[in-house]
Amino acid sequence: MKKVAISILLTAALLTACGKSGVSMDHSGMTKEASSSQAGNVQAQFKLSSDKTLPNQDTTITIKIQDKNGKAIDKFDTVHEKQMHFIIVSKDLSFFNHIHPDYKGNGEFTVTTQFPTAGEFKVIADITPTGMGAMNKSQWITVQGNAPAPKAIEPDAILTKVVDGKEVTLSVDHLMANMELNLNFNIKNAQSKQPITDLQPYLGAVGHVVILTQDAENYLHVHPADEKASGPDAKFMTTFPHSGVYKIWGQFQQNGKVFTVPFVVKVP
Ligand SMILES: [Cu+2]
Repeated sequence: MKKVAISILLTAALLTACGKSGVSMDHSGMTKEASSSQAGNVQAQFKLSSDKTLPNQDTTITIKIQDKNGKAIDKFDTVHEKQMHFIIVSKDLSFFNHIHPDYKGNGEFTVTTQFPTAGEFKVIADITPTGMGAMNKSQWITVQGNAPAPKAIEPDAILTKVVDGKEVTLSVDHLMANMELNLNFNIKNAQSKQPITDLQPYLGAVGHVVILTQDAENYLHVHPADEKASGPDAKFMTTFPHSGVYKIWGQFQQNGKVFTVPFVVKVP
């Protein structure tokens, strides 16, 4: 499986074998298929509750999943406890949200959310239509008004961040393109520096990691290496499809609260 997967990656195709790292190239019309995924046979329509989406107002997003001929696809595997994972990022990747639309049946999901500012946002639906493999579908959305100036996406000089009283250090075994690699998040109490060992399962695993290329065009699916871990280390596997700058969000749960830790890395 792994050899097949790597050769698929080298041809820049879609790789979504479940349980392994997956990389989706989601340029519309440009998506190539791997044998494990039929992403090219699936389309998604994103509809917003208003044609003038405004910041800080409830917006309902409806996502319709269909085959190439417009027929509803209605069966989805539950992956990490959900039938759809839905990621929203601002164009500069400074805003990140990970939510779970409700499945209404007949290929239709809905979710109500808010966008924090005006500007462009990318929404990404991560799904596994039954028998068709994991895939993601995305769309840019414009929120009306004066957009704030974009923030630069700079690679982090030091891969240690403090979030919600937790000190999280990311290490990567070899930061290289086109190779399966391990990401390790080490989590300590930021004050006492004691390792945190009571992480709770989040979406059925020790944590959830999302990675996007700097331009938000490529969404990498990432899998936990040891789902049952509870800290201080949380290990994941992925493959960066090419050199460049990537943003990584690790999400973990302790004491019933989810915390999200962002990192920016440059893959040579
Ligand atoms: Cu999710």
